[in-house]
Amino acid sequence: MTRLPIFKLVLATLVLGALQSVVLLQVNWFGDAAATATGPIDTLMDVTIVVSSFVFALVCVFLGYAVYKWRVKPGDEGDGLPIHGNTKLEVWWTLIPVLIVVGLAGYSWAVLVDIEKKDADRINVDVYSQQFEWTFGYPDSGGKSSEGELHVPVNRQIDFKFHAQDVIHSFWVPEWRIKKDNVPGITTDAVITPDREGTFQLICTELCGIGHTTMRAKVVVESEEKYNQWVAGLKEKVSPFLLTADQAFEAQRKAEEREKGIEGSGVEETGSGDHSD
Ligand SMILES: [Cu+2]
Repeated sequence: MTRLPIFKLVLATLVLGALQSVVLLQVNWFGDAAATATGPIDTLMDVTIVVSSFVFALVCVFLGYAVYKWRVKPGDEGDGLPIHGNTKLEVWWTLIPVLIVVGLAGYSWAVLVDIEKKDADRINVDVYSQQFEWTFGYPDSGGKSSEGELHVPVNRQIDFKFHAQDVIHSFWVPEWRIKKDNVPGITTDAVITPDREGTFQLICTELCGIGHTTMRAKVVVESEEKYNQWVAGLKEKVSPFLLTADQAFEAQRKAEEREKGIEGSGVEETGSGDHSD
């Protein structure tokens, strides 16, 4: 059996892996950043790119070497060698990928736990998605609502609750990185702390029908003062048609309490039914 030129192959792998990492890390994959979670998320992406680059280089180098070294020579009509596997090699090529995958999964988990920590003074915002528009509810400000335009204060954690009305939609503001599916029948959530003022675009990122590509909304991140003024100026309340069963029940309960003059005596005051943790 031919001995492999291990040193040269490993060196080629390291050089190719390093080159590929350098090239790929130059690309600004996600664009501008405007939320606190973007740092840990982008670093996670960079680490994944580097690890993947070396794995890809390893496969390319060894595959390329094998294809070249043991290619069919002109006139060679014979069968290849009768090879019956190699237990030691198989153990290694199973063990190493398992370690890499478990390592990256553990790292991702740690990042997720970190970016999903909830602040005590967070602001609640309800997001109602339907073909093909977005409506937003501000339960902390008397259940006001806005259509097609979301406002949030800068440097405050927003606790988004997503309510899909018809099919699955997905909430994505690229500058905030975090993406969350809106699923009919259940309430999903995400906490996001925008850390830069400006106007951004909310994009539906789950193919939801013929008008999917137009399902966007304007997102305005502004000072808390401006935000409070804007919400106070809203006229509309969240339409009862948009409320989930839990929210509708909660609204009904509150209305009845108000009628009987026993407001606030029931379940804890949470703004709307879905906001109790
Ligand atoms: Cu969509």
